[in-house]
Amino acid sequence: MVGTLGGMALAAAFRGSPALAAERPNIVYIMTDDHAAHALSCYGSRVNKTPNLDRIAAEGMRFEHCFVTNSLCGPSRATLLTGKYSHANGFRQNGDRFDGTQVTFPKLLQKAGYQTAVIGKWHLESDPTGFDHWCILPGQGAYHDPVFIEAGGRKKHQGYVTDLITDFAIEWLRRRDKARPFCLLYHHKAPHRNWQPDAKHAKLYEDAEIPEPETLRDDWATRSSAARNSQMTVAKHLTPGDLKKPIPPGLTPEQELKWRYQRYMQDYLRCVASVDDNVGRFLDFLDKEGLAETTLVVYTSDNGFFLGDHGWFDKRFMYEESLRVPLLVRYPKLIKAGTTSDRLVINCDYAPTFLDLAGVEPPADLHGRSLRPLLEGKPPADWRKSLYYHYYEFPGPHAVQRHYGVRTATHKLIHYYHIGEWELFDLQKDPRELRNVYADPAYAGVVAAMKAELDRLRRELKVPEDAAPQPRRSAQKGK
Ligand SMILES: [Ca+2]
Repeated sequence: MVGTLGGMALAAAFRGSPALAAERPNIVYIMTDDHAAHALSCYGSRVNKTPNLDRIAAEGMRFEHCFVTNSLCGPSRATLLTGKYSHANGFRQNGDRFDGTQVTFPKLLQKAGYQTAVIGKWHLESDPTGFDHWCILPGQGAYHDPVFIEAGGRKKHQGYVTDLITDFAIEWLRRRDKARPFCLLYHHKAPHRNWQPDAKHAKLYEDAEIPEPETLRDDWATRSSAARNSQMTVAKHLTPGDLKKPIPPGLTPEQELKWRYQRYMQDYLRCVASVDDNVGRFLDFLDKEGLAETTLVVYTSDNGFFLGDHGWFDKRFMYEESLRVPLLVRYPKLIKAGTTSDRLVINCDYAPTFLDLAGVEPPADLHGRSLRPLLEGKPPADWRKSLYYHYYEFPGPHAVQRHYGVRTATHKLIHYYHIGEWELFDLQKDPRELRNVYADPAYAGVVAAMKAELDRLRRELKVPEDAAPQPRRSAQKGK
């Protein structure tokens, strides 16, 4: 009882005292949609430059090995909010409806005296809960003159979506209560398909030849039938709406592949360039407001993306380009500028990190772990050595079979459990994941060890058996 009263008094003190509030960080979580790590120059991109995003890395920490636990828009967002895997938060695939009555980190921060907002892409079907203010795109939203939904209703706005989301984020910060800390989820739609650039970047890369990835002509030999039967190739599955220009007549198949790749990447990277400009504008605003020192700034994406890698666009697979996301974190009070971490980090870790830094005890049932010791440059000896992944959306767009798997620092085991196929990759010898060595007798010991680790993780996370694919619930139109 005394503890409870003490806690209440403390919460009241936090709410009322600017001095105490100043000790807790403001939180800005910037998430883009489908921005692959290999399309940021601070991650060694061969295809573009992102000077403003690189600034976050230069002034903070860059994570080399940050992964999502289900590489898809909606599920990744549900995991961000809950700190839990899809099977535990109930949002397994796009078209599911997020149960907004469950515990989320914004709700806990709100209770602890934070002012909270989410602005931009939401994609969870139900209305946001736990936010003092929300202004979201319906579903995927539009690139040009988009409609936004707020608690008060829907309104169409003139302009380009990446500019508008940034304008709204800055506006909300201008109106904030300066006596209390804030948590802002600033979520871009870009660079999601179908990659519509703004006028400012419309001619970027027009005369450039964007370097092709080594695996653009992958034939998926040795990989599972799941890889061969998926439908996300640059060569065949980009639609006229994606390409936006007629295919020049008379091209050989090889010439057409080259043309399609350039066309895809030009528009993708133009959308990324606008994100980079706008994040720069946002960082400048934090500087001008004197918030740079007291605000934790996170930049990441909801999933990775194939940029022609393995011949594909899109995500979903547990392969590196889709599994891995950029993670840049700046908070000068805690993080030494220009540092990196090579530890295995997952998107379940965000919620416990934000709660930890805000001085709020994280619920015991979260699947992630606070990144604070990594940010401080003191990784604990018992930091995770493996991570679990689970993708559910089959049948569904791009026809990627359901699969789960485990990744360690050196190997990856994937089980396509409804078709009974396995893949094992030796990430040290084969970082591009071109040789499935599951059936190679030399790897029998690794297979056994990885299967044991996979079983251990599934038990620990209480992952239920996924009996049979259910027909995909159609996404609500217009919301
Ligand atoms: Ca996405």
